Amino acid sequence: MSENRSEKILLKALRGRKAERVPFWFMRQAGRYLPEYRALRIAKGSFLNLALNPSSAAEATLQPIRRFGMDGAIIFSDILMLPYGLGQELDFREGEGPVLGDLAVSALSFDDFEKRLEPVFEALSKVREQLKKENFNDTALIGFAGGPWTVACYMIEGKGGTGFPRAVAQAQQGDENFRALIDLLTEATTRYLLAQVEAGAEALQIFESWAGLLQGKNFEDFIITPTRKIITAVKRKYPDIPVIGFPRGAGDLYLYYAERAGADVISFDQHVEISWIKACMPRKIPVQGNLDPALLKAGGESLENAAKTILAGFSGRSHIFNLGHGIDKNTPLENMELLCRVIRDFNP
Ligand code: 1CP
Repeated sequence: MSENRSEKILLKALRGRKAERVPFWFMRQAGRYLPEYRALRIAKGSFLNLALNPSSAAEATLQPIRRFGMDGAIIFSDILMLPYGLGQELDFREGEGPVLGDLAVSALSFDDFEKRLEPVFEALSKVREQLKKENFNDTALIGFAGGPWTVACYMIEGKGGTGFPRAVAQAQQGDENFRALIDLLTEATTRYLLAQVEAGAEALQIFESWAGLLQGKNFEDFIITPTRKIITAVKRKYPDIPVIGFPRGAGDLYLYYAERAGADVISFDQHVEISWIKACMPRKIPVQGNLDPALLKAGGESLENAAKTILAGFSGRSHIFNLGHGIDKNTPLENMELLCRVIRDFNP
């Protein structure tokens, strides 16, 4: 199938058009469960060296595609590249996760933004070229960014975690500095995503991994409004680029997000029931998700049954198979093979 003659299966489903089968890709499909990734990571010394080297980042992006032939290749990078582009210090420490320098919102700057992020854009172009060269003509390239709220969590806290108490307190107080940070991240994310499309991304995902920490007016002001601004700006320039929104942990607010944030496709975490999605989500909205990564790690019959339940549950509407969150680093390769086979063999 030539790239020009026919629309890629993932893009069809993301646009709500009928696809030949259920397309699939997985969050964190490039990463430590792959022996070839671990080797590349050791060779490069650090996560940042790997992610900021265009050839290596392209290689990491392609590794899972060569093994499993996913319908989407997500660019190997990180949501924290954005603060890095704005000049905040960033390091990834072994066994500790990301560590960011002290945050001074007034010191963040766009002066070197595109230059600092150039390796990401170069990696995207390389992946597009390489997909063609290796005859993955039906695999679409996905660019991404974190949602402003989620990125702000890391910038304020200075490290990873789960509760982000300082960021939550600032949001609840409606702190001036915090509002300025969200505004700045909204602009930066817009520029970042537009540049990714210019470099070759064919679809985009916005990871709002910590959406579950906000409710009510804070959910509106710091998640819905910024996301809508970003997507509106992206669509003004690239109306045909599908945007996937992933407000992880949003619970019942998933519906509000779907109606208001402007995303074309909604990605669900594993805590949302399929029956709720079917009952509440307008049928015209394509859905992505939502297998529990723990079931993928466990494998066997429970994996097969859970995957089939999701496939059958979403049949009759546009569905992109994915997980509810990223692949666990201890996931056996044979479980990946099993899951890919079950998805490919499914006949709606
Ligand atoms: O040592 C290593 O190899 C580093 C592990 C790693 C990897 C493989 C990190 C550090 N980032 C990544 C890649 C990554 N991150 C991708 C690549 C594409 C793919 O999916 O294959 C993507 C999309 C992300 C996005 C990302 N980074 C998110 C959003 C999705 C999610 O997981 O909720 C978040 C929250 C991050 C922050 C981050 N980066 C890395 C870690 C360990 C973390 C989590 C830190 C924490 O909160 O504790």
